Amino acid sequence: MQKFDTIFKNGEIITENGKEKTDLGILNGKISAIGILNDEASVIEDASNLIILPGGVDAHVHIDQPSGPDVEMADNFQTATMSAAAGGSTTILPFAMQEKGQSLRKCVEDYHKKATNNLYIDTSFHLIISDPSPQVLGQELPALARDGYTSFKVFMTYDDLVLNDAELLEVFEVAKKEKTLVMVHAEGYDAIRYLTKKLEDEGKLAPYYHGLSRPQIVEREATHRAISHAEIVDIPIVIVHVSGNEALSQIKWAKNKGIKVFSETCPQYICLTEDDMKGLNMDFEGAKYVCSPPPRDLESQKAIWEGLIDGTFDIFSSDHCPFKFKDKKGKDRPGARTSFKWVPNGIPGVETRLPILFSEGVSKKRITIERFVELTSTNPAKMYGLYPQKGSIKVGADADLTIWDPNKIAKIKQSNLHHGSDYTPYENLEIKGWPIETWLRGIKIFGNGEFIIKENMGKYISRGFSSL
Ligand code: DUC
Ligand code: ZN
Ligand code: ZN
Repeated sequence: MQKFDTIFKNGEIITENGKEKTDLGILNGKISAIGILNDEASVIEDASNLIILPGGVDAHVHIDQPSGPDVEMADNFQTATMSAAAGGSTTILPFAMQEKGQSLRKCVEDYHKKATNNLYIDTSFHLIISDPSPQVLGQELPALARDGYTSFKVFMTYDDLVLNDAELLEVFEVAKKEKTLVMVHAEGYDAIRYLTKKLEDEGKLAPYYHGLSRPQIVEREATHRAISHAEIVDIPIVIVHVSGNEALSQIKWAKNKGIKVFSETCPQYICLTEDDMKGLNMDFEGAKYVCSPPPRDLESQKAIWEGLIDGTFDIFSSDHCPFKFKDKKGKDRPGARTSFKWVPNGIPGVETRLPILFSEGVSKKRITIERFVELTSTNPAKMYGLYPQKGSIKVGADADLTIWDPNKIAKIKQSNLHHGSDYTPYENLEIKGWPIETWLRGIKIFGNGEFIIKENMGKYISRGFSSL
């Protein structure tokens, strides 16, 4: 009997032990050997001059979430997972978002209906808790945690999602009991409302003012408050989408004190600035860059790089939250021009996350390739209970692989992307180093710009507990 279905010959393989130029064998969808292989296989791939990395794990993705009465997200599960695959990711973690008054179980069922038979890559849900009722906290959340929904997000802002401090503490208490991990969107609700009203009263309505309505101090204050509440309850939390030096200073402060806090940052905080929201002369083009927290300044970009380099950040996710620009349910829809506050907060990025960090980080020699793998695959898999099935090239793991050409130079172009948005905020950004093939459980699903597998072979993955 044949020992391998596929062998990659002579690739530069990044494992947890470092770099090695060698061969990799796959059998039945699993990595079955790493080392010189002279065996036969149905497929032998020459990987000379290429790098083999574990498939990307994108731990922060929004798909098909209700986003207000006249707004629609641009991706369904099919387009989002195709886009992720084309960008070198093999697992994503989108949210099942509870609406106020909704049963959490029902919410999870609804998202499964949306996802079933529509997944190009493996997928698992975080929950969003917007209504921590006694039923949710006492029964549904504990039961779902035991069923493999081992992480959930809470918001400190947004009318439809915000939890007050008492509710945050209650949710943290359940997380402690169930050993689940809470992701916190840290921006202060009341301060944002205060600043928004002030700006509107002054007639400052253009998309640029979105940034001024939620400045760094708003994020810094909420980050400190979330960390302090977590310290009181004695649980680790994840501060997601950290945008700049102010919030980062709180994370460093906590880590120095020995408080267990994890942190995530995203491509927009190393590639965009608040000036992008000015568009051309403060026009509505700026709406293309509106996300929350907003992009900051060059000093913040520098601080974010330091956090990526020195190990302060644990993971690098896309926070893919796609809207169309020119669409009656998108950013530039009737009504949105009356105030920045009606511009949906979010930008697409699931397909560009890995190329951007590879190019800006590895190719420009800011971070090592091992750190790249840690931030984009191994740590997200460990953090959210997917490891060692996902996140690493090791014998026994799923053969989820991304094959990189480190010398390929190309520009990001909307016309080449697979997401449902009609624009990318990174148009024309030059990238050195591209993920040219994506393999899911031993099958090449995407290669050289084309989908090889046209049916949806992604599976829903039930998760264990965090091991980070
Ligand atoms: N928070 C996110 O995590 N994504 C998009 C918008 C937001 O506020
Ligand atoms: Zn958020
Ligand atoms: Zn998000």
